[in-house]
Amino acid sequence: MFGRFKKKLNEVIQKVSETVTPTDSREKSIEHHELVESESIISENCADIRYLDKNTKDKNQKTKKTISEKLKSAVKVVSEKKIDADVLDNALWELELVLLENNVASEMSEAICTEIKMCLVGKSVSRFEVKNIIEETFKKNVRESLECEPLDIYGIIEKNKAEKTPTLIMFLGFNGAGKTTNLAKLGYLLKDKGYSCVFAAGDTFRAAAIHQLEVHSETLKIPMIKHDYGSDAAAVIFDAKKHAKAKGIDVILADTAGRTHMNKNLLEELKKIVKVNRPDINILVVESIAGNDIVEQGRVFSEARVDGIILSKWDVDPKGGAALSLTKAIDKPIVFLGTGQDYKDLKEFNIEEVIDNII
Ligand SMILES: Nc1nc2c(ncn2[C@@H]2O[C@H](COP(=O)(O)OP(=O)(O)OP(=O)(O)O)[C@@H](O)[C@H]2O)c(=O)[nH]1
Ligand SMILES: [Mg+2]
Repeated sequence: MFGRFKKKLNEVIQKVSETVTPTDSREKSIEHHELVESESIISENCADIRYLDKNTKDKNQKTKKTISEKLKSAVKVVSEKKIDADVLDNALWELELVLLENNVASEMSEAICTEIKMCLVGKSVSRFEVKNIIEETFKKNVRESLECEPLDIYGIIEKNKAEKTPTLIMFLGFNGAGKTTNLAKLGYLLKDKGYSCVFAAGDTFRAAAIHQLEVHSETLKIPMIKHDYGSDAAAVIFDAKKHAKAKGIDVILADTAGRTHMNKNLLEELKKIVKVNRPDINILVVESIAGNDIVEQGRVFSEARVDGIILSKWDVDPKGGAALSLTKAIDKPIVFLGTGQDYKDLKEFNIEEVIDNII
């Protein structure tokens, strides 16, 4: 994940830093921070030579002075150069392109570049500092776009358990996004944590969908409530709720049929399912490889209510930028990443880990 994005981003940041702080031959091989470090090393070493004869000592002091002065003048040349607005503008255009190519939303790319400009134009900073400012601005924007009110799934389950009520978690999403697979993964995870679960085969739209969930039910030894193909999805989930309540089961994981932007009827049906069954948690599953379309999907499904997001197929998306915009667009947190097709491939989402993976 982020493999290609990370590589391109680091290359372009390096390029921008070099372009806006051009160097002459004297400065080329040495950066501001390296100069400061070198100077202190020379000082320390020269001060330590106490056992030399007077001539060597004098020579040594003279060499120290010459090197120090040369270093100081080099630092001065570097720090007196001010960053030119046009040069920076052109260089940042390349950064913006890399962000856009990797599906970072245009508003976010623009915000990052504008902020970098505000920090750098007319300033005298070293190449090292330029790189640092660009990286920190990027990280800050990504962090802000991913932060929102968290969804405490375990807290909700525990609270309901204390009231002897099962928790209904319903999976929504576009066709083929990974709803059924990630529902099964969450069942595996919850069972592993000691919660009892039941599946509800709420995708009655396709006969194969009921069978697909049945296979997971048998493999994971999680019971499943199903009706016939073509029956009312809201009624299946309602039955699963009744079953869970009667049997003291902690969590109902309800599958639903995939929907498209076009299919107004299916969206209306989804709203009905939500109205009838009042799920505790609606999880929207979106595939990260869908690019910027996931923001639109997020908006469509928000009509039926979304509480949290699972980003599936994280393992096969080398870009990943679109993921950075979805939370901001619908103000709902990403709770898990789908990282493969096995039951164990569901990873809790961690903002700092994601940032560390990009830059
Ligand atoms: N690599 C990878 N594949 C995944 C992941 N999640 C799901 N898949 C695969 O994506 C395909 C579709 O997954 P499903 O779970 O059937 O998707 P769905 O949303 O239930 O599909 P519909 O019910 O047809 O709308 C399957 O081949 C899954 O194995 C993931 O995180 N990583
Ligand atoms: Mg499905």
